[in-house]
Amino acid sequence: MLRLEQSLNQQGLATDLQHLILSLADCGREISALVRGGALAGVLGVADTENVQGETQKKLDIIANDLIKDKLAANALVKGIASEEEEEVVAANTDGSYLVCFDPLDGSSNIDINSLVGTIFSVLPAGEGEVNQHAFMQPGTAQSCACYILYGPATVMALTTGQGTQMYSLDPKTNDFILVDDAVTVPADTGEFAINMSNQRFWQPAMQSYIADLIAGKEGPRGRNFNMRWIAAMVGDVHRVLSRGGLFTYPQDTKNPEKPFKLRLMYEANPMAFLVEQAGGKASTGYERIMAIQPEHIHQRVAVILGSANEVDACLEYHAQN
Ligand code: FBP
Repeated sequence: MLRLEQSLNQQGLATDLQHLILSLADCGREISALVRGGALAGVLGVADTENVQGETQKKLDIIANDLIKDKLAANALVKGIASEEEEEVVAANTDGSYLVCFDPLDGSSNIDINSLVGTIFSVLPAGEGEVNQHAFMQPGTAQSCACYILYGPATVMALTTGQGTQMYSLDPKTNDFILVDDAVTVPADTGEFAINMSNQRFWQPAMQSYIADLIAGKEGPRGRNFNMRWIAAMVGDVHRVLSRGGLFTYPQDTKNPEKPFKLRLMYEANPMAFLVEQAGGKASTGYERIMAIQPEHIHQRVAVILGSANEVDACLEYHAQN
């Protein structure tokens, strides 16, 4: 049984990066305890504020955001922070060598129904100059590390530093993250997809035809049946993809013309793309590799199609034809 610290050491990672990852794991441990406490810990329910995206913030969103901000600001390795819940990037320690982007509680609408939520981190190298939005404008290929901590029946952490994807499980007895899979592998083929079907009429033609052909099943052009799953928390849906394969997508839609994309590049799409690619899967917008996108804004949103390599390719063919 390898503990997280032993496994990081065995991977031969730079000491600084090991320490930073341990801080991220600490945040996950504390948030996990709060999530487990639920109503008893007084953390459920809605706060009377909205985040920078105009979405109602749940109490736990705010608590998790503050907890991570405080912990990372106290870590000398962290030069700057960008959060889904903060309008501006936050400067931390002048001599720090990393920038950390995070979604403190992804899938927050699941909190009150006791369903899956998680925390997502993306770590970028900090350059020389001062910490401003420009410093964060690095493509996903520049990430030093990506991870999520999923608060489910078990608390698990998926991690990549570019040497494959590893999975850890939080031992409730010792509160240690224990390595449970040292080489997560996403099967190339799948019979499972995840999409919010209620947006069907708002999708672009390429996604309309792709999903219609999946649903047509054995009698349709794909010649086999597909199954659908939707957790409504990217962190849960991506965990299923890492665990047994599948295709997850949140495509462009016209539901709200001012917001054609839902998922955020810097703290959702990029870290998940890194984890999925390192496990042998693919991650695209339909037209380009997610990790190749040159970001223009810290809260930028993108279309996401990720998962089993052959199925992502099948979906991309529909995009190439439209
Ligand atoms: P929140 O973190 O604010 O909940 O939003 C992100 C997200 O939950 C994704 O994780 C998920 O894939 C998507 O929104 C679900 O959207 P929908 O409301 O369309 O089901």
